[in-house]
Amino acid sequence: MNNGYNDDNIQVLEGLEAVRKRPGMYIGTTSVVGLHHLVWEIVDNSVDEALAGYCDDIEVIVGKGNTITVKDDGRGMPTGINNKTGLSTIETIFTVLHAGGKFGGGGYKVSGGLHGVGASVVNALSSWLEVYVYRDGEVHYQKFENGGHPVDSLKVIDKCSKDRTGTTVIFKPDPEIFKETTIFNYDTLATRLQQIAFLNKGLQIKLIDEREEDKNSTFLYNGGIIEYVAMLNKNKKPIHDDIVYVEGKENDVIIEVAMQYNDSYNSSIFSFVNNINTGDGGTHEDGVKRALTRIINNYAKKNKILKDNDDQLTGDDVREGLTMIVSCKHPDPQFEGQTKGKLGSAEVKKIADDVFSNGFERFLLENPEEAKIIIEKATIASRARKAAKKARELTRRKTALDTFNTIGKLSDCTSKDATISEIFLVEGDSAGGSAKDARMPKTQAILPLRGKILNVEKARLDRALSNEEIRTIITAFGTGIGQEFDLSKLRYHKIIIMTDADVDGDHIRILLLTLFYRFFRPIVEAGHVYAAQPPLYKIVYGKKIKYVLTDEELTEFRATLPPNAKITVNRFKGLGEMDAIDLRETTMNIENRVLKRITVDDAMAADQVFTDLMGENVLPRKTYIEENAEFAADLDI
Ligand code: 1YM
Repeated sequence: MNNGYNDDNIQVLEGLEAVRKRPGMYIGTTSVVGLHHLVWEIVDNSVDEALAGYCDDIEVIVGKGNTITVKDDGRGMPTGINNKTGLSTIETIFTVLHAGGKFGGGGYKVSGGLHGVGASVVNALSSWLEVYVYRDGEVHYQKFENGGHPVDSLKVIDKCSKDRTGTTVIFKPDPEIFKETTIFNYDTLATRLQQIAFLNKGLQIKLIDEREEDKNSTFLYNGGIIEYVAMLNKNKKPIHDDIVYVEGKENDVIIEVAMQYNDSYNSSIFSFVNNINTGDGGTHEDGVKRALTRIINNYAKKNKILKDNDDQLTGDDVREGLTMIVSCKHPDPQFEGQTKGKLGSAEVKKIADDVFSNGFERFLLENPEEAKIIIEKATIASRARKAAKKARELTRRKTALDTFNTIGKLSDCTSKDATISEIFLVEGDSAGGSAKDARMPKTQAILPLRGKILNVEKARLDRALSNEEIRTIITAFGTGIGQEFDLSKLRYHKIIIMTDADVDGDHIRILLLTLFYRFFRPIVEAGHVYAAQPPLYKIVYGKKIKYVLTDEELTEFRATLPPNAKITVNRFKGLGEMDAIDLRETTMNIENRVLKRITVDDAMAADQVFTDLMGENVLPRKTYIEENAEFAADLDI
């Protein structure tokens, strides 16, 4: 054969073709999320080089045509021939599935969790891709086209200074694959690149957007995760000045922890393994939490703050108001769980416990003032927990039906099958009345809410439980709350927030979502929470009736009509104005209604959103609402 292709080449191209046929198998989705995944794949290779200690400068450039350039100042990819494939190492990395990881042995790799499908997948899903390697005083270059076909073999195209080393990759995602969009989102890129910079102190990451003039950000944190905690607490009120920082290494596993308490009642603990967020925690987080509880209890006993007969402070007590980052670097991490968001490596628990307890114990000894503040906070939390336990008992239902009848306001459904049951949380009694007439009594329960519910961002569980609206909601759900929470007892698999499409309605919705997010998070995570989408207009056109949700839709609908068509347009001022038929047809009837599921895509982002929106400081709330005018109507936490 002399057409430039041998059996090996053909096999390689078949591999890339498989990626193009089923991109979802390799990058999860071809939506905007998958599009950004391509950037992370290439950036991860540069970050691995930084973790290995050879790179401290990474640049990401979004080109005018939505191309991506990633540059690093590492060693440069190896330029020799790979004896397994007979191709250059570089061509192998970009055309053989999973090649990258297999070659570079040892060291800490970002890859291993969700990432790590490799540079070849990016190549397969790109219209074209170019790689420049600066190494040994030479510039090596190769280009690929149409989903990974090499235009030529790797060539030296120039000389460079011997000191200049690094890798540059430029690519353009293939619009045939990314049919939804090939437009990169600056904020998505900035958020993750900033996170990587926080997690790797001293690593500079620059983001440049050439689509807009002067749009760029540079992330460089010599304080690493200490600066991360400072940022997370920026809109909160810290109760001590110094951020606790602990670092240590055992058997090649590095543990780093930074933490600071604030005056809120929530804990925001975020953990990472090799720069990947472990949203479901795992052994690194467990080890640190266990040590935190033990060390605080020991210190309190030793200093006679806790008497011998007093109950121990619980994990929840010592974590109240805590903002903490746990970062673990591991040469071969094992991930668990459906989304691989949990570290399973068993040996890490003891290592994390050892490293953190040594460092934290020392901190408490050296900083008695801060120790006092921290222990006082936990003691008050403990007292409040006991008060909450009493209050909670009031919300505990004896038998399902029994207590139901005692919740006067609830119009329950007759079915006891939670999987088909729904509860509508409705703003106000008049809308509650319409909803009651409009519902399917077998599967739809109605709970009218009077007045505003308490903002739990500023209240502890015991105070929340003294709020009647909140108590009613907890009793109706059936799950209990706090330590007794049990998702399997949830009475309704659809919890539907139905509020007016105005400012008050938005506010009530956000208050409810804050309550769910802070106190019933598993309900949100399991996808049980929805927002109803009541229409804004009713249009009568001849004998036809049409409902539309937004002003834009109204304009669009008008455009489809003949110029002199006679129509009447009725704008609903609120749910209370709709009669039962309107409400049933548009918002409640399973056949026609549009529900918006509230998802927690990114717990870290959601946490920050609620702090900003609902916390004490007014400025961030104002800024947030101004910057995200659409937010209230379209909340994806
Ligand atoms: C813009 C993307 O890929 N940088 C990069 C990649 C590698 C190296 C350095 C590297 C790694 C090793 C040795 C090693 C990779 N090398 C490989 C493989 N930037 C970017 N920078 N020398 C250089 O891991 O031992 C895969 S990635 F497999 F060839 F070693």
